[in-house]
Amino acid sequence: MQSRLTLTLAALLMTGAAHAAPDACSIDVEGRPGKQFGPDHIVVPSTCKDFTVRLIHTGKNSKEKAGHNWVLTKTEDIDRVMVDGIKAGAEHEFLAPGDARILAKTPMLGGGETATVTFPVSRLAAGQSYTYYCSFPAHAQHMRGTLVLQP
Ligand SMILES: [Cu+2]
Repeated sequence: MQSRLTLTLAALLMTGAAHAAPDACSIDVEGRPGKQFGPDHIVVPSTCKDFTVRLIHTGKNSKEKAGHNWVLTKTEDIDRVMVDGIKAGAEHEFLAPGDARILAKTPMLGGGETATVTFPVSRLAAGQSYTYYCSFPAHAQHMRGTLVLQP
């Protein structure tokens, strides 16, 4: 009985490891009602060449009413990126065109839509704090998460 339980646990652990490995360089992020990202923290493995984020808007509102996107900047850049983005307006999805402080971004999505963005991990530095946010007005202050390169 004891050994069978041990074997079952070992098998479960092995299955988990086998399933986790291919997904290590990508992650699903939900843009949820209530202006929340899930998860709100991402650790990018330093062994990845590229990293992919798939954003899923789990709400029902249109992108004009309550859109979500996923925008990555250094944490210290986010306030200015946000201010310049609001000035750029809806036609630019509230992001200043050509803003080099934007490290990665998805398009603005409406409810039920998904989009992916892939960026080179060489763009990230160890020890640097990054923040991702939704640039939709009134979301940008609250709808945030943090990202780091695995040390
Ligand atoms: Cu949003």
